[in-house]
Amino acid sequence: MSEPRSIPVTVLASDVAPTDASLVADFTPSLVDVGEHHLCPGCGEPIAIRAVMDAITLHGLADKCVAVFGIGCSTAFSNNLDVEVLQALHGRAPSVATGVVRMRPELAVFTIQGDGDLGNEGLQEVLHAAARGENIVCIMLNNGVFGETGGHLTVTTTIGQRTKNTLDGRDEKQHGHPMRIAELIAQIDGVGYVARGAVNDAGNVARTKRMIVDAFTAQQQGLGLSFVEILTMCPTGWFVPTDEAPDYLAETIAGTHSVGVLRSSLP
Ligand SMILES: Cc1ncc(C[n+]2csc(CCOP(=O)(O)OP(=O)(O)O)c2C)c(N)n1
Ligand code: SF4
Ligand SMILES: [Mg+2]
Repeated sequence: MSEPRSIPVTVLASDVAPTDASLVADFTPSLVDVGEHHLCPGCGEPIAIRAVMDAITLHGLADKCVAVFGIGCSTAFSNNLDVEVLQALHGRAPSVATGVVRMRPELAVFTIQGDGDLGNEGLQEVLHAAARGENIVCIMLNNGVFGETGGHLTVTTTIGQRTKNTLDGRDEKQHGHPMRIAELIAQIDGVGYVARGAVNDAGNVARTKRMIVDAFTAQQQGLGLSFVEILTMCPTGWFVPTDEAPDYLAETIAGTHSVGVLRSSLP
């Protein structure tokens, strides 16, 4: 029998626990009530929600914001956030947000929808809200699939992307072309700010958070509807291993849906 291996021990300079160390739980943003959720490992949506909450905290808007959630995997967070939340029917979040902001224009009203919810089931809602110049922030989490209902093709699915009902990849002749939602909204008079971010790496998360901050700045300045599309990983719906999803996003999804600021009326 071989001798048991000795396990290396880290020698601390002191027996007293360091005061500047943080546990993982300490990084949970203050506006997220619990750090746990039931979304799939490697899902990008919790990162995006966290970026939104960080932006609201940075703006000091926690006590004067109202979130309107659509229906999708991210709706799981509607019970976890320490801000006022309304639940809209599929695709209708911009219209519900319109009602709220027209009654309470002093509030920072924002929506969170998936690409299926916003782009397939209620595209006209956000387009008309944009054209009316409603002073709201609309966030779209774009993973190119109806994630919650099994990973089917949406209006943003890229050519060649595998989904539950395009197992050989999206084919433009059979399934049509993807729509670029941020570009669609950016050309509407009445919008204050439009950008597309991604959460596949730390740099993009930081840039996306800046975009959300700018969107709320535009909202606070009364510049009309602001829109931030966020590309999020859905390894389950994409049929890719969890650890490959960030690169898959960069190499495929972002090739069609380019990251960047598309329009800004900010001074
Ligand atoms: C009117 C209506 N149609 C369909 C559904 C079923 N449904 C619930 S979530 C969902 C998918 C949402 O996809 P998406 O908006 O892209 O969000 P994701 O789950 O990908 O984050 C669907 C089709 C529903 N709840 N209501
Ligand atoms: S199905 Fe996709 S979007 Fe939904 S929780 Fe899983 S990884 Fe996230
Ligand atoms: Mg989706």
